[in-house]
Amino acid sequence: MKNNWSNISRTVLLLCLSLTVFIKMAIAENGYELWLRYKKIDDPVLLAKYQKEISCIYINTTSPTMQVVKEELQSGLSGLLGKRINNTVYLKNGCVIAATSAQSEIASRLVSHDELIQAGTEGYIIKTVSYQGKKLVLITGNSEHGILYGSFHFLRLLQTNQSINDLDIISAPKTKLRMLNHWDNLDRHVERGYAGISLWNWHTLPDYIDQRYIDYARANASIGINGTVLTNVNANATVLTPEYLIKVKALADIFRPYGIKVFLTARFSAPIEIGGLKTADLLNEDVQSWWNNKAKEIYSYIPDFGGFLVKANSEGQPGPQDYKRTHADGANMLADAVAPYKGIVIWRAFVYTAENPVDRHKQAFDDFVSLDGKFKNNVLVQVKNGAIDFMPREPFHPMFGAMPKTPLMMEFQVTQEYLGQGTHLVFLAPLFKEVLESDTYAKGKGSTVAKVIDGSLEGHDISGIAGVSNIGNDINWCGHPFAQANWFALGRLAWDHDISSEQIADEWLRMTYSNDKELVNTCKQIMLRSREILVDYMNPLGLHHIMGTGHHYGPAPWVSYLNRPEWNPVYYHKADSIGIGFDRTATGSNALAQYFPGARKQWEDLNTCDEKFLLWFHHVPWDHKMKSGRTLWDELCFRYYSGADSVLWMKKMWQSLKSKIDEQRFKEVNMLLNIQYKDAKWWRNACLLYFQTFSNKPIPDNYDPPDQSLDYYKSLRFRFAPGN
Ligand code: BDP
Repeated sequence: MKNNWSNISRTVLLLCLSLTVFIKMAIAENGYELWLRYKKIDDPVLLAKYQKEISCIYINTTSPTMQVVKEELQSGLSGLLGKRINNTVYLKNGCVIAATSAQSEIASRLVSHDELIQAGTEGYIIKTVSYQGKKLVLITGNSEHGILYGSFHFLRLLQTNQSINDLDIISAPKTKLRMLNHWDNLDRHVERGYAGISLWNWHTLPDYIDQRYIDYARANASIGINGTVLTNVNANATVLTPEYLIKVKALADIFRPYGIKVFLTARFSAPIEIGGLKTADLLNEDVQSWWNNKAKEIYSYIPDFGGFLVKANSEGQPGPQDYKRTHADGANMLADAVAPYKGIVIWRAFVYTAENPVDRHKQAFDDFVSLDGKFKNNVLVQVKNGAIDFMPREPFHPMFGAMPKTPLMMEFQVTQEYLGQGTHLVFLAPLFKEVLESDTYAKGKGSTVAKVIDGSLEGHDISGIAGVSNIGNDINWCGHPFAQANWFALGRLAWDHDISSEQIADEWLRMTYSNDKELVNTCKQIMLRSREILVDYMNPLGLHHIMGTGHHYGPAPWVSYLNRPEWNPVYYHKADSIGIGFDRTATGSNALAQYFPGARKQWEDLNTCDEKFLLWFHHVPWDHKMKSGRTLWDELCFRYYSGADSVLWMKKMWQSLKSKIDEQRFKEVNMLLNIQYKDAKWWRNACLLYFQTFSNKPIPDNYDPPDQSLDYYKSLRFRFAPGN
């Protein structure tokens, strides 16, 4: 009998165990659904309330975009409310009605002319309305794409557990072009990609349409992104051949209902490489007509093709300067080719040359500012957020505000080339916001970079924000589960740069994980502090460009052997026995002179310079007294150590959430935080040991000394690091 009982209890125990495993597996999430998970609302009171408020969808237009709106609302609301929400032909109480004012009498009656003006071409209105005694939610606007954005906003309200009782929302994007730049090669290698290979499977296109293309479009539309550059700025002309244009057309056809236009990178020497011409000089008539014909051909495949993005005369890429023409000449030639079709040219300002001995910080400004007013009106100049290259922290690029006649577009980097790549948890909204909120003083106080970018400072019609994508074919799209938040942040800020980082983190967490208070608050703290923490363990006090050569992973401040001076970290930190930092004041390169006086003032005096940028602008003696009372050397030690320690704090915070997160994502982030902590200590130890050879000062006793020698850190090699 006893044996029988123990057999039974063992069986029950086994059953229970397998059930637990099954449940855990069932709820394990791989991140594929991004922030569009549409899981049933788990607060029963709120769920009941929503279920009472929403009963159906009422959409009776069948255009491709409205079809997409219908499907998204149907699946989103059905998932969130835990019951099937159908489209109805009879208007009922609790219906969500989505239509433009031209498509629906109800919409045209219930929104004012004023509201429609505020919504503009891409914006939307979400309103609780009464019509024939029925309470309805109306999502409307001037365009179907506006309604698509409005529908995603409405779903977001439920996903983040907001009240939908008395809605009165009008929203319009602040910038017109909200884009992703993919640095994807045709062989599917992604330059600076840390999330697998390219999403674009050129080999199977145009016949095979991966579900991913559709989900990519949905995710972008949900955050208002309306343009995508499919190919790398280090361009391959082959994408402009008919063989590839059919494939590009297939993608453009998929993206169109979602309001996303396709752009390609144009290689300046394409007329030679695929056109059989002897030159790519724009003054040669055959060259201009080759581009004109090429544009005509592209538009025959893709009538709403967005235009070209061009990297020219930079890092070995061909360009107009090869023929002694200017960047404006080059941009205008392409602009003429796409102008008949309302296309645009986005010309990058990321240029510097090895032959130019001038501080790299100054070179783009020197090349471009004198060209202000010379670009055709369908050209935007795309400027990186800072003058060097997507560093963990840079002062804003001095070109912002300095070219009033030219629409300048912002280029952020979402992929974390210099910020821990695929393994560090770093939320980039605070970095993006810091730049956008910086004051250029171009037209006096309050001339923020955001106002330059959105066109409001000078009244430009076109404007834009682009982010270098962090998307690949990894199951969770971005590699690190938290890297998705940076894609999300780019879209949200491109739509409205006034949204706070906190709000973006809050929304993303609720949509991606859950509305659990403790989870949201804990993760929000981690996210909001993460960028500052990374700056501390990598590049404190304005240090920059001291990473490993080529792959850019990990520290290598000692590198000094590269052919081009400005590729060597020693060029940037200039450490010597006296001190450390790049003197960019009047006694040094005077890059500071490129800023307007109001901006310059905050940095030009060593004693009052914002310490975030101290070593960016000054060569500072090791004994310099910092605001904390410590010497510069001690402050450097303090920053590096507290940065690394803070990663430990991030780890602990994350671990406290174990019971609140599905196993798969919990484990993934946990393992990645372990790597991040290891890397943070590596950065700290390698940098301090190296700089110590100049400062000749001890690392204060209260810190654990580095556990390896400088030679050890110097000997590390990463030959197959990704993204290189
Ligand atoms: C640098 C990247 C390089 C890019 C270049 C660019 O290391 O891969 O080609 O920027 O933006 O940050 O053109």
